[in-house]
Parts: sequence; C-alpha cells; structure tokens
Amino acid sequence: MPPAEPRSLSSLRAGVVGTGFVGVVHVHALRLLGVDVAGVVGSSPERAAAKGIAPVYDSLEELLADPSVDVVHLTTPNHLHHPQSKQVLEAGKHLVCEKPLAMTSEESAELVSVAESSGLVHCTNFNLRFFPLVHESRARIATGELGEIWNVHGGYLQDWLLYPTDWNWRLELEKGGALRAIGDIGSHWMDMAQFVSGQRIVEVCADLHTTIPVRRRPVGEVETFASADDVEREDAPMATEDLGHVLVRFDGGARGAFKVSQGAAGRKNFLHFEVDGSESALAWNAERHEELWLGRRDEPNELLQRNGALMQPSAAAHTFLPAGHAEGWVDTFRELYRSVYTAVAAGAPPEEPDYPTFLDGHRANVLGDAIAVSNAERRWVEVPT
Ligand code: SOE
Repeated sequence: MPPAEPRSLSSLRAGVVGTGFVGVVHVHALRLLGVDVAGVVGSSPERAAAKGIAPVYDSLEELLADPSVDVVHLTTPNHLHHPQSKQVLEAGKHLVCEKPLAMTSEESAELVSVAESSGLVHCTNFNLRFFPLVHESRARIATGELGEIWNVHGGYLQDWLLYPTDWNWRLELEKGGALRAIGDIGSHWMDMAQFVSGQRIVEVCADLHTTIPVRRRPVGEVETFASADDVEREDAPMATEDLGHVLVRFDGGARGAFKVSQGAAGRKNFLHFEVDGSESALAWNAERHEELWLGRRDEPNELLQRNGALMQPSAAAHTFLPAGHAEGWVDTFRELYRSVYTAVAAGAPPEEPDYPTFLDGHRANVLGDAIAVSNAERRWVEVPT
C-alpha cells in the first residue's frame, strides 16, 4: 500500500487534560495554530465548564474513547503525568506532556520505552526553546560563529512564591515531586542551555536551599500565579527548594553555572543565558525576548531585534510577525506544536525530531536526580548517560 498522504494541521483534533493556568494556554496556542480543540478535562467537569474555553469531557476515559481526537495534552499536576501518559499511549493517541515528565527517573525511563515502542508522536513541553531568538542562538553557535564554547551561564528567577502565604500544588511533595524550583524552572534552563550550546550536561555540583521552611497553606486549592487573600490557612512545613545554585560541566568541554529561585523579588519570568566563546558571545533573556545581545571584543557589540528577514533559516521558520510587532510567550507553545503536529500529520515521529521528545523529558529527570544527590552529599556528581 502507498504511504498515507500527510494530513493538514487543521484536520487534526486535540484534547487537553487540565484546565489550570497552563492548560488554558495550550488550548489558546492550539487554536492559533489552527488545530481544533475537541474538548478539555478538568479536575471536575464543573470546574472545566466554568472556564468556558472548550467543550468538556467528563473524564480522561471519555476523552480517550473519542475516535476523532488525534493528540492529547497533559497539563495536570506532576504526579499524574506518569499514569496518565501510559493511559494515553495505550489508547493509541499522540501525546504532549508538560514538564517535569515524571516524579522519578524510573518513571520517566518507563515512559520513554512505552512511547518509543508505540510508534506515536511524543513530546515533553519544553516550549521555551521556541522563542525565535533561542533558535537563532542555537543556529549561530552551530555555525561556529562564537568559536570554541567556553562558558554557558545564566538562570531562571521568579517571584511568585516569595511570601510564606504564596501557595500552589507545586509546593506539595506528593503532587510536585522532590525537586521544586529545579523541576519546574531549572529543567527549562538545562534544556535550553543544552539545546542552544549543542552540548550535554554530564556533571553537576549543586547547592539547594529552602528559604521558607514553613508556609501558610490555604485550606482549599489555589491556581498557579493566583493570589489568595482572606482565606483560612494552616502551617505547612516545606521539604522542597525555593533556591538553587548549580555548577555544570558539558560533554563538549564547556563549563557553566545556573541559579534558580521562585522568590527573587521583581523577577517575574527571568530565564536568561549567556554563552561565551573563543571568538564572541551571545546573551538572551525571556523578559526581553525580542532582543539578542551579540558580544564582541574588537568591534561594537550588537543588539539583534527579532526579525525573520535577518535570522538563520531554522529560527526564521518559527517567527511570523514583522520586526517590531511583538510576538510572545504563547507563541512559543504555538511553534512547539507546529513541529509536533507536523509529525502527527505525517503519521509518525521523524528520524530526528525538531521538538523535545520524552527522551528530553527523561534526561531532565536524570539531571534532577544527579542534582539531588550532589546537594545531599555536597559533591560533584556524574550524570548517567
Ligand atoms: C511556573 O513556575 C511556570 O508556569 C512554569 O511551570 C512554566 O514552565 C514556566 O514557563 C513559567 O512559570
């Protein structure tokens, strides 16, 4: 039989599980791409309906039984990623799962094996790689423009958990996992640093710290980035880190360091990196993501404003508005899904996926394990390959 014709993106249908802060963003980004959202599943049908964003399925089982749904997005709390991913893959649906992929690297390894043997498209939602100037950074480094890569450094700082009264499910060990700031935002930094530099992190030396050992937990649920004033509260001892510093070594010889904090006053979503090479350097940050700094020794530095006409083809392919007409954070989801849904439309994952797969999600879990051991034992730890 001749191979099936690729389908168009607009003929594909998605179901989104989780209707919190990021679930709503998945729905929005899919619509920007022209993908039909068949429906959503919330923590209860009433809660999902109250969001008013899409038709509501009563349960994940009901969504999986809908033969018109091609791809399922999991945006549920971390502890549900492993069991729900298995359920989705066993039902034969392509899968996009939020990070961290699983609570432990044993679980994420199992997911890689189930996903790989399924023949289905699988993606870990490292959307931040899809800022156009992040792709531009990777492309410039790959051409050798920076020379030998010596130093990859930066961090990810936020302030939404600055006060003891700030609360979210990520603070609960059994829902969020044993690593909090590292799992939630450090995983993005490490994914980005490796994506941009083209080198893998192979050794880590970490110092993690819980700056607020006891929080005041509201009796009831609070959505990510939401404020909860005037509610009844109780003491909640904290077992996960608010702050972390990590030294890293890369397989290509580069050295680096990053810090993460969810209590850095004034920093809303300050993901940043700088790469120093033997010829030149570059730097980018997510709060000024339309600009890429190019550092030179013997010529003036440059600030490249996002502009498809002046960018490398692999980066220009992920930017659409003319320069000066700002694109944003939601567009990174849309561009990630463009790559993922192109694979779905073709019917199977490509040889070399141009989007982060479950293998990338698993690598983040393995890096997290090494960071936890390093912190506990106060020493350098090799990352298993
Ligand atoms: C909260 O820290 C959060 O929403 C992360 O979970 C996302 O991955 C990051 O992109 C923005 O901040």
